[in-house]
Amino acid sequence: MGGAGLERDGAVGIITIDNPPVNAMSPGLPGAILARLAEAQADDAVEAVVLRGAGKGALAGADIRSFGTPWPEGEPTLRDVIAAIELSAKPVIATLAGYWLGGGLELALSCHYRVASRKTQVGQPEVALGFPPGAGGTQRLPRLAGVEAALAMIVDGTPVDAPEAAEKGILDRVIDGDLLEGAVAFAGERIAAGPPHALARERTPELRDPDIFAATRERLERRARGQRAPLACLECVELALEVPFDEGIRRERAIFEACMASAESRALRHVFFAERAVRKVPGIGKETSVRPIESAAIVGAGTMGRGIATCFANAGISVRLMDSDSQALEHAMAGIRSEYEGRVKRGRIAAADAEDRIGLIEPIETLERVAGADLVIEAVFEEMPLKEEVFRALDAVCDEGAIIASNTSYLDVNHLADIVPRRRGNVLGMHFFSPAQVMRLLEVVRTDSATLEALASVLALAKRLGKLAVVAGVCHGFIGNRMLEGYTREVRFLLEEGASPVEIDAALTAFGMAMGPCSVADLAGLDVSWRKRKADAHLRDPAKRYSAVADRLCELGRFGQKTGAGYYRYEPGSRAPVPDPEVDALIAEVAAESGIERRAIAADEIVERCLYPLVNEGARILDEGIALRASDIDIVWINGYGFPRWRGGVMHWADEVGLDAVHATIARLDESGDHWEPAPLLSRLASEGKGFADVDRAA
Ligand code: T1G
Ligand code: NAD
Repeated sequence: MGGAGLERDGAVGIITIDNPPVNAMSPGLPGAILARLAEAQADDAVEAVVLRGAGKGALAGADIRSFGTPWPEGEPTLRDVIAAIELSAKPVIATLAGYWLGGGLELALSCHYRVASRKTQVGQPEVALGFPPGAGGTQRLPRLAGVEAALAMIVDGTPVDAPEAAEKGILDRVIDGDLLEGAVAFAGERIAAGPPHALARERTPELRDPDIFAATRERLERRARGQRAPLACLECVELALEVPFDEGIRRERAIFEACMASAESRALRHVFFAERAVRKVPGIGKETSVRPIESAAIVGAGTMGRGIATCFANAGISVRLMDSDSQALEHAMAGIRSEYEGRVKRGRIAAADAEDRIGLIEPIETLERVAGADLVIEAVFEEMPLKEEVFRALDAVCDEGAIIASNTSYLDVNHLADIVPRRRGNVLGMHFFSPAQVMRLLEVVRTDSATLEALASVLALAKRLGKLAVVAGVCHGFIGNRMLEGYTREVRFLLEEGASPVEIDAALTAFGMAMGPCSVADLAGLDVSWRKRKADAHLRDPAKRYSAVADRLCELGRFGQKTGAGYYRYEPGSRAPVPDPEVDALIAEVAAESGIERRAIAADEIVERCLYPLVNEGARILDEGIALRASDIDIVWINGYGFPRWRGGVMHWADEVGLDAVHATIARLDESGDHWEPAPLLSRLASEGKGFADVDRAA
């Protein structure tokens, strides 16, 4: 709960809000602040009050952990503190450092003045938690910053830094040097100047662009797909113009409360904590030693190798890039250069910085030249014998302590570790996603033999690379790709049964997926998975249903966008999918060959058929310990596969649907179809009336 202290410096009372680590407004804290405010009011020697956060000075807003449990009866709230400040005859000066976000900024907005250190960030990030600000932010911010600036901050949730906030009128002064001294000096000036000390609520919001609401609404609706919070934010800001201040505050609160109770907000709050839980790996702590990685090497300069090299260069780490095919290497270096040049042209990076980064990537032609690298990432073709050969060669040239990682998508990394028995402890998987320099997700595949030090070193490196690392155990496809197989399998079955590519993509994008699976396949290239299916054909159970739809498209040379045709057709130079009657005919033909009677399939059925295999496989992955927690699986699917964040990820979404309902559907599908045997963990949780979150809580 934390507390608040009051000190005095001349005529200035200093209230310090103390609730580590980020001074969030846990129950009890507003009451403590109110008490200190009352003391300051009662003290005749105090003529102004400075309000600040302890520690690094942040005020991160409401305590997100306390949401979902009712606020203790009779306990004062942040809004009570805000009301008391606005009634104060003595000016209150919010003194901001670090992050002042959400309720933290709202508290500051209610004060008479705001000063901040230069590095401070202020923002209303509530939309990212599925609700608009609920303590007056949508009414006060437009009155201080103008409607356009406030709308952008509240709808997008992106914080702004202190100089920008001062420019917008949110801050009265940016202080260089000692913040508290500067704040006390500012307070002295205000005391000397005397009243009036204006409040935000007394101002009129300024609107420059009368079309801003319509334009923003259109933009939000285009990308909303059932998401409510961004539009709720807009409605609240609109109220600042339409109704008197107090009514605006009341209506903001009602909208806030409705949003807070929504599945969308539960999901987004789940993701907030999931993103923080994922960094915690049992056995790894501050005491675990981490090897510095000053130089890296990448073997294989294809699509992935070149993207991974760019990641290192962007992080300022020098990297050697090797390919056995000199043309491939040249092509990779030219590609890297042209990508940086594109970014320079678009103003994303300065030309000199781009040159510096390109300079960090050294093309090398022989494997011997990887000697001396602290980390080597193998990214050659997805073929085990080839990877074995590369690992053997690396064994001969790498430094003793070098970490060797494979970027394999599916293959057995334990087996690769066995290829280099002396180095077993230093072998891991680093599964980047394509394009590697863009995608934030990284699956760190923990082999049975990897030491904690090697794992911790790779996790620390991932952070430097700006990646969101998820630890996965070794299995075919790890977390993400292993789950993906059931998803794409059902897509093909649904096509045979009567759904068109357009219908399937529409059902899943309406659900919130970033792209439909047929469009994704066309983008990624159908040939990649075709090659894999051919290679794995001998592993397939011939008694089980198999759809040849995708294979038949490939046999026609329809590899997706790169050949101008896949599940859809593409006009030259265009990425817009055009439905293709040829594909419809081919699917009908394949279905007829298999004796499948085609029917109309509703969007709900498409969603269940495609997404329940993810839940079922996710349950197995969790049960086997391949993922440390269900929420890690959510992180993988949100960041690697376009699962909607506002649905909380696959496993959280299944919990929301109810595992008993999910299980019942899977069990029913199991009666008539292959591949649907319910995962034991799913059956158990469903029968106990529990969810995957209960497994996480128990861990
Ligand atoms: N409540 C509870 N815990 C919080 C918290 C919060 N608001 N913010 C951070 N933490 C915990 C976090 O879980 C982690 O704990 C530790 O602090 C350090 O965080 C009325 C209703 C402030 C920019 O959305 O954006 O106000 O995992 O690892 O990278 O309208 O945390 O170590 O146990 O993220 O330095 C609005 C959310 C609330 C801000 C710091 N506020 N926080 O980042 O450290 S809603 C937010 C952040 C609200 C009002 C409404 C970031 C940060 P643990 P960290 P960081
Ligand atoms: P790619 O075909 O684009 O590139 C592979 C490169 O490896 C080629 O340039 C080839 O010349 C080179 N190579 C082959 N044998 C070599 C050897 N002995 N020494 C040095 N170089 C050699 O392949 P990719 O798509 O970049 O995939 C590489 C790895 O990354 C695979 O294991 C793949 O499964 C994995 N992966 C791919 C993706 C993706 O979306 N493409 C995503 C994640 C992981």
